[in-house]
Amino acid sequence: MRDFKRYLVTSALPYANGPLHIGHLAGAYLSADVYVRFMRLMGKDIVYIGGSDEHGAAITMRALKDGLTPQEVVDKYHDLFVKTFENVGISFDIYHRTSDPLHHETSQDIFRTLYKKGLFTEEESEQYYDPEVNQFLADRYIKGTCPKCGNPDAYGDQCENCGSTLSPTELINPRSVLSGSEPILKKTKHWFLPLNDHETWLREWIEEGTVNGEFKHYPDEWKNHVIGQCKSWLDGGLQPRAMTRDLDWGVDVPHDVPGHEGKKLYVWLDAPIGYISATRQWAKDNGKKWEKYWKDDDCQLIHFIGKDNIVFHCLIFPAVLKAHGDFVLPYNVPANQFMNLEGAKISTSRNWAVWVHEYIEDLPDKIDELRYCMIKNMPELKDTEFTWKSWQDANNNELVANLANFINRVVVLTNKYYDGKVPAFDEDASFTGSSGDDSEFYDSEMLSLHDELQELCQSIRTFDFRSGLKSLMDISTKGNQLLQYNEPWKLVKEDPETTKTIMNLAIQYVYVLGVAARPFMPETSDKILALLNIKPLKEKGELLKLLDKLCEGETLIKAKHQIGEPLHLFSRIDDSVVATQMAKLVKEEPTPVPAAVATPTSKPLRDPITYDDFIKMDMRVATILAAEKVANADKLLQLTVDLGFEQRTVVSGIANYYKPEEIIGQKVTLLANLAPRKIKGIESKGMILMSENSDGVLKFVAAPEGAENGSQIS
Ligand code: B3M
Ligand code: ZN
Repeated sequence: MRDFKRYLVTSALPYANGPLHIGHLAGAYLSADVYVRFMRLMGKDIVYIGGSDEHGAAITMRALKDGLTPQEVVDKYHDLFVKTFENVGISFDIYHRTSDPLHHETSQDIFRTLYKKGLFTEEESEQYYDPEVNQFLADRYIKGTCPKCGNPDAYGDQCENCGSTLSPTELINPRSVLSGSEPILKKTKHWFLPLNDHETWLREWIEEGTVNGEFKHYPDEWKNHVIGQCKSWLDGGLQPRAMTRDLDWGVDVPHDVPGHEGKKLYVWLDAPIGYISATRQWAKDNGKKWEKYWKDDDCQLIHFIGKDNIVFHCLIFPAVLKAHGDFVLPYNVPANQFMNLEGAKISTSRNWAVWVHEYIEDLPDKIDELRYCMIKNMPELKDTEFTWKSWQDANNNELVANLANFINRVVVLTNKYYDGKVPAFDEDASFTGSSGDDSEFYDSEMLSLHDELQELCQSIRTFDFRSGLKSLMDISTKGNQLLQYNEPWKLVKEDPETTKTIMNLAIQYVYVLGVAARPFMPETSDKILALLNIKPLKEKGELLKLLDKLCEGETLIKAKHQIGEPLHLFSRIDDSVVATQMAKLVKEEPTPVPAAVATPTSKPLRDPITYDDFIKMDMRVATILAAEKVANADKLLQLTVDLGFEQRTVVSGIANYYKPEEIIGQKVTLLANLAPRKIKGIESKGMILMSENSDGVLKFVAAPEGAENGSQIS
């Protein structure tokens, strides 16, 4: 971790084409918000940028469906986003929008610079065109059958069923979404960014963290899955990518560029530039210089995104920034994975989602409860799941039983014994410490509080927000233990002096919790501090000050300070609340079925094959004898399998689902006559059959009980 003079944090700009669900929050917003609030508390110069992504087919498709103009669509959702983010406490320094003229100007400037530097290639290509409505068709305007899985409703850029990235010409039986007719291929000219020319430096930058040998970041601070995705794109070879489109909604190609007529910037070119436009607007509004954040090497740029946006933020946008020159590159892109909901993937089209604005409407006084539960389950390294039951449990068993319980006891006892005045401590008094050790003293307890707080800070700095939140609760647990071991309610009679020291210490704990809760649960922080009769934090270096004081052995809340009256921080959530929310999910989902039984994402059948096709496959029972991870490949395991008549090596993409040590001796089924293939330099002979759950988890197809190695399956 290096300290920088300035920090610029961005959250992905959500498409203004539908409301936000909890998956959005878990992906790019809560994580960034925790980080930014923390950095402000540490006194850093940090700017947090957000905004709505208002261009692209995502918007025009929605307009078409809803009978609105694109402008009406983006206005509607932009307004909703502003309110929603505010209500869940996402503390942007500016929330901008890409339809703003300043953004059009900024992205046109960048396009023009690249154009003038000769960094685009102009290429004529054939693209689908709808002759009935006289319009070129954006990828999303073409539907057809997926060549990979047979889904009849795959889009021109992606199949939502199997997740494959597609190009429109790969679709079988393509049709226009606008008229239903078969599109024709027509020539059109576009400007391309030759990403292939950027491959070498991008690889150095991603893998070594340097550009031409100059330090940019520490690659081992990046998440493995982010680097892994980038490497697999780089390994596959980068292709030139069109930076313009034939559309009538978006940022115009600058009018001084010959041939601009009817062309707009590709939305994935203009959207990340939205971060720059927003910074410009913020700087204007606050009398600052935006260049200090984008063009000065002493600024750390961090993009918070979901995993589906990795390639754009780690390869394409950096290529644009570098091609342009002057700009800093992202220092880290701590992308999150996905959050699933009640056993299935969140799906907007199937309405399988918890909509954030509805949550706010239904449970307006439970915002921090949502933040807590989402951060606790944040999909930092792998996909996770939100369930209403886990939300209830987190509230009842942790927020109520631990945090609120501790703080409430301290406030009640202080009011009862000392009329709400913080008692003085005696540094020579010894008592049972918060970890259960006898003969602890005030100073040693304060030092251990300092260490725990440092741990919390370190977790947040390294984007491990789940551990940070756990540290917060550990501090609360320690506070509870301090009370539990010493029982001040009994001790007050026998040894009132020592009781004072313990209660003084407990009040210091409450203050630390009030400050440390701020990044995760800002309202709760205000409430805790109000209980201590202390003003809400301004997020201006308060945590740094607190750490310094603890380091110096200074008390945080001085003796005689008058605290406030008791008040409930959290209350229990009844089963009926959970039932209401579950019913809502079920009512609005026409075929709501638990993932285990049914198939919210079950795949359509592939095209039929003949018996002759089938009989060509030779499937055998085999036993795994050895398994190890394949170097530089997160997903792969190298297996040695016994077929009875021979042993062989198979490389299998199962490392996310099985640990090597747990599958030794496992009987599996093997497609044994698949032509050998080299995978990561290892010759793999055959393929192990797997079945995929609706949540994407792979499991071995079990071999029949008692089957011998080598026996044929037919
Ligand atoms: N709007 C995609 C998305 O919402 C896109 C992100 C833009 S970030 C510059 O997932
Ligand atoms: Zn597919």
